[in-house]
Amino acid sequence: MTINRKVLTLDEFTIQQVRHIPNATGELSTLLRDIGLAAKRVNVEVNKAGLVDILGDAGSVNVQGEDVKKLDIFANDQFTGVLQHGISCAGIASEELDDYIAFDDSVSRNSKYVCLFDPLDGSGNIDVNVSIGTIFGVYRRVTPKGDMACKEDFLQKGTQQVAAGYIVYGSSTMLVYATRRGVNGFTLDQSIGEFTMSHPDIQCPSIGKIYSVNHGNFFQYMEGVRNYINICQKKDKSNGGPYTQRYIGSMVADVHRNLIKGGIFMYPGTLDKPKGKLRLLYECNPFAFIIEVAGGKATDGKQRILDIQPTELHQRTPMFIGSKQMMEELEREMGKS
Ligand code: AHM
Ligand code: MG
Repeated sequence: MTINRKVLTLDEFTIQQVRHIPNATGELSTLLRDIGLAAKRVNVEVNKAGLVDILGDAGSVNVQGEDVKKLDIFANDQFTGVLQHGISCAGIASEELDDYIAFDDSVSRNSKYVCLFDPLDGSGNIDVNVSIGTIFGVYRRVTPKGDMACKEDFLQKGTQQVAAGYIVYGSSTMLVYATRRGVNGFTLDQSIGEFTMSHPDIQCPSIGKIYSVNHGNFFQYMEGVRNYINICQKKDKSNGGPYTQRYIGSMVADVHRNLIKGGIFMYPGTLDKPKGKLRLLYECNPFAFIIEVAGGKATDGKQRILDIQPTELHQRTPMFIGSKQMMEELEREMGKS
């Protein structure tokens, strides 16, 4: 068998990146390797979810008052565990935990980064065999090394992310991550158990033909959003259409598809929930970072997602994200009302 040495694994790629950055310590590579390891473990469980007694509610509710599935807990434990036992992470915050965790050992107290994640997003889709995902954002801590991580390390603006990424457990399992140097995608090669470079230097097309939104909430959206949706539906060949509507209900899968093909994803505020559903710190900020590095845009309807100053770990925000030109058309419509 000939091994194609041009194809890099995730570990090889991140280590290669270190070689290009003067004074890099390799801590970020180590952290990404840890995340890749947890992702592989979660992937195994996701794939046998139909076979073992791991489906269904775990009998508790998370801090948002939603049912917690067993796989959410498993995934949360895996990501927390690898980061706690690694050497790069001083603490974590997760959708599944009420508060952040600062790791209290001498190595972690001297670690450079904190990591915020949603261990299993779209978990309502687990029972019906639809793609789900993990989302993560990595920040350089602002508190001094040697101390335990504090809340201010976690409440940083999205602009401060050093890296952000997601794993989609779909028809194949992919890990996509961004640093300021670019966005790269790795597909899990099950035969060797490694994430392998499959989508180098991802750029989001500046315009696409897909819009993704929960139409069931249409009459709950503000006027500008409703007008933009109407425009999407009326597109024809004369103005770049027709558009197609795709909404899986797993943000990771929806935004991943739109990142690759071009498109716009919206989770607006509603009359009942003006801040929408999605969480700023571990759902919106990582995707906003990724899309901007890939040439797209992400806003809350008024300002860049990445510019929002967080005040709470679990705060929600409306989210509009996607191809640059589609986002600009949305912004024009929203600016009118
Ligand atoms: P979760 O974090 O509880 O899984 O919820 C987040 C998910 C997103 O992945 C998805 O885009 C959204 O909820 C779908 O919500 P809705 O069913 O209201 O459209
Ligand atoms: Mg989620």
